[in-house]
Amino acid sequence: MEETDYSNDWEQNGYILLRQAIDTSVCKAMLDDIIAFVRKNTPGSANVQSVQAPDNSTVHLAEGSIIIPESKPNPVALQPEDSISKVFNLHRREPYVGFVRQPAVLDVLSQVMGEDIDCFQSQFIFKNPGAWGQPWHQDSYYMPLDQQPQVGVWLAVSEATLENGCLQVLPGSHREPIHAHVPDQRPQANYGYVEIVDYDFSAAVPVLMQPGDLLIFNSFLMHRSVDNRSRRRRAAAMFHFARAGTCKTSDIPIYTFDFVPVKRAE
Ligand SMILES: O=C(O)CCC(=O)C(=O)O
Repeated sequence: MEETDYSNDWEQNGYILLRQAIDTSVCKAMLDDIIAFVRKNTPGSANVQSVQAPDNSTVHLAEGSIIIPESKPNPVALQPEDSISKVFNLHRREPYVGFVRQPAVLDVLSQVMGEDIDCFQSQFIFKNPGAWGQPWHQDSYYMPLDQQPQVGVWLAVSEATLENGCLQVLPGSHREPIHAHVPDQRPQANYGYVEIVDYDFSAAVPVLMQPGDLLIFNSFLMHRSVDNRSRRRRAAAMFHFARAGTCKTSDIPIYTFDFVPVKRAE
């Protein structure tokens, strides 16, 4: 079958939206896995090691992953996962490693970044009821790497709507340099949330997604997620890919980077 050419979307807009790219059984497997993981490794329990990071924040570590609690309380929390924001470093194990190696993902990535690809970051994002959205930002702001840009892949694990915290993107903004990012001033904003305040976002578009849809985007693209004003979780899994050979430029440890080869030219 002939491959679809995504180069126009990529060059013009800085992102590619693939509908129903991933079987929803993969979304279910990820959600089941991460819920079991968080129940077993709830921050504060004996399984979780809590350490101080170089920037004085507390990092919760378990089984090679990093667990980030939600700062803003969830009014309808019943289970440990209802109070978690993100879990990082998942792409060495199933079902995540199977996801990053599947042709539906790698074929499109190869079109935009060549045949030699590493996955260097992964996160499951819960976005529970009441959670703030992540403000306007460019992912490369967080990524001191010697080759730019990287490519982000955002998998809708649940439906993503205007009410429950879908992404918004600013088409074409991937051509901008990395802008200044200032700390998110909202009360109980999550650790690490920063915001671009020197740009006009009036041309932003919401990205409404169903489970199994994929958004693939340039790490310079300005994007945000809106607040979850619904009573249901908006779940997603996000992965970042770099060209093989890409190296960190900072001496400071970045606990959320873990370079794993996923594709090499034959
Ligand atoms: O899924 C979200 O709420 C925001 C994700 C995002 O923007 C990111 O991880 O860069």
